[in-house]
This record gives sequence, structure tokens and C-alpha cells, in this order.
Amino acid sequence: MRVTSPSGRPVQGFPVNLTARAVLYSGGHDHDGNRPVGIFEQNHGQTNENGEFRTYYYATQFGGIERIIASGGNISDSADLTVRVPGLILLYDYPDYIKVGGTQNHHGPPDWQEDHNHFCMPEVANAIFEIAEEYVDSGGERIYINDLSLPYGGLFDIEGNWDTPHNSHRKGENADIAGNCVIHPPNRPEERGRFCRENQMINIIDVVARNLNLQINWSYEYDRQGNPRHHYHFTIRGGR
Ligand SMILES: [Ca+2]
Ligand SMILES: [Zn+2]
Ligand SMILES: [Zn+2]
Repeated sequence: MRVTSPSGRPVQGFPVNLTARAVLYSGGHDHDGNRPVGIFEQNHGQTNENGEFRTYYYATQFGGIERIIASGGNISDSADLTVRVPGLILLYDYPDYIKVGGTQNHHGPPDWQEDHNHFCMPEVANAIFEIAEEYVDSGGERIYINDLSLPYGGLFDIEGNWDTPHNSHRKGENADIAGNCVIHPPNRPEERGRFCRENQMINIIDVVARNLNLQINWSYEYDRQGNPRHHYHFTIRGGR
């Protein structure tokens, strides 16, 4: 930051204090709960002979807007930093899949009009689209697309507590996807959310990965206690 006199001359030795404040609800975090801010290498000091005070600010792991406020004497000013993973797009609507997973903390379908939990890299959207379409074309059920990433990416605190992270889901390359098979496999009825035609799905995903030149890793997900999470966790990246 830089301090000048009204005539534009640099002011040396001016005291500067820096504080940061996160902009509430930015980045698709529809909850408050004492939102954290980043830290300054030095949060106060004096301007040099060019009227400048320079330091580093280490942003949080959360996507959103962090406002830097500089004050000193009886003046102050602010600047907004956008903390984000660039290039994420909203997964579009399509009849062959159903977007779900929105919560009070991170709004999204089916219960909210705004969709904050389906952002991803463009190639991930293409892959989901192709997989869902081919699967329905081959007689499979419509699949459920649960959490992807937040609009600016970053740590996805599922519980809205600025802590407990989603296992990955930070960079727009993960997707939680479910089928609606309730009886498969027959000896493990608790494993809801499996694809009814899982073998068919294995082939389809291989073909889509090859056609789009993507690396697609996926498996049915369990929590740390070994309980089924009722969806598959996907990682989709460019280049095989
Ligand atoms: Ca196609
Ligand atoms: Zn959040
Ligand atoms: Zn996941």
C-alpha cells in the first residue's frame, strides 16, 4: 500500500495497520460461524521513502473474498482479494442426471434455487455429461450428482464449521455420484447408492475416459468407520 499527500507526494514514516475481514457468504459458504481470515507477515509498520508499506498476506484455504483494510492516523482504505481456484464452471442441468446435495451451509439443488455445490473444471462437466448420457442410453437409471466443488473451490467444509473438510473436492476435479440401486449387492443391502448396472458403468467410464482423454478414478466410498457413504467418489483429470 502507498500513502501520498493531497498533491501526490509520497509520505514517509506514516504508521500503517493492516487487518483482514472475510466477506460474509462469499465463495458459496452460506454460513457464518466466525469465518477465518488469513495472516499478514507484518500487520503494522511505517511507510518508506516512496510512501509504501509492503508485506505478505497468506490467504485462508477457503474460496471467497478477503478484504484487506489499511489504516493509519485518521485515514483508511481497503482492497478486496478474491481467493479462488480459477476456471471453475457450474455443472449445467441435463435430463440424464439429477443434481443434489445442497444444504443450509452450502446451498444447492434440490432444496435451493441457487447452486453453490456443483462447480468443476470444464472437462469434469463434459465427463459427467457423457457418462450420464451413455448410461441412460444403455438402459441405466438416472444418476445423482452430489457435491462437486464450491464456486471458487478451496476447502469444502461440509458441516459449515470452517473445519471438517470434504475428502478433497477443492479444485473442481472431484464428484460424488450415486446410482439409485437399493438391492445391489444383494448381500450388502446397506450399500445404497450403487449403480444398478455397475459392470455396464465400468465399461462406459473406460470409453468416456479414452474418448475425452481423461483420467477417471472412482470407487464406492466409505467413511473412516467403514460405513458406506452411499455414493462413489470420482476424481477426473485431463490426460491419461
Ligand atoms: Ca454422447
Ligand atoms: Zn462452508
Ligand atoms: Zn467425495
